[in-house]
Amino acid sequence: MSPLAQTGFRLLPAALDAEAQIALVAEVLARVEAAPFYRPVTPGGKPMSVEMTNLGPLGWVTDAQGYRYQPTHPMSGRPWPDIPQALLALWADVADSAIPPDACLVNLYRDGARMGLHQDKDEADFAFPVLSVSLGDAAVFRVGGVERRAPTASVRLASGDVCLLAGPARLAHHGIDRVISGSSRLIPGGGRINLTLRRAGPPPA
Ligand code: MD3
Ligand code: FE
Repeated sequence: MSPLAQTGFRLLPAALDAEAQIALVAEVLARVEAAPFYRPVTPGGKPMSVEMTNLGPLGWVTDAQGYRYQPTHPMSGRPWPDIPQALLALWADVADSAIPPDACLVNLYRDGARMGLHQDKDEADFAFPVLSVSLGDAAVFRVGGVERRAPTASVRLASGDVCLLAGPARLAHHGIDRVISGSSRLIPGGGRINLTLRRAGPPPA
């Protein structure tokens, strides 16, 4: 069975129109001024090819200490900027959750950047979905199963596509094989930005 037949994987092609994409990139890049992209290092000591920053109360980071969520930018020590309202509205709408996301990881893929097959397991409660928004150059996304050796399928993610990972698909292995350089002019300087909205901490009491 193709991993795309897995319950919980929902691709919403062109969920954001061109105008919404332009507005969202502007809102994200304005916040990036205060929380610049940086190149994280894996616990094994390798710099990632993807540049990252975060928005919201918690941000995902990796360094020699390991993977975790923390409330501050690792370089500046300052709190992450807030999550744009349009993204909170998208989460309420698509993730169908009354509880807001508390983390938005911002991945920047410049030329040649990729992301190896992995699971997202650093969040407190996997019952919450992950919502991904693709902006800029298209990417070849690979999704497999909960087991690493399970078969995988390739999906092209284009600018404006939204992807919801819930239920069994929430713990599926996934990665970005490559970005199709020059396929969009949305991102200043070129490349691709992926936003992932998450509930990293436990639900509010
Ligand atoms: C499937 N990001 O940030 S987004 C990540 O395009 C990440 O930057 C990729 O993997 C990117 O962790 C893929 C689509 C996505 C996000 C989270 C998932 C797919 C997922 C969580 C579980 C299963
Ligand atoms: Fe991931």
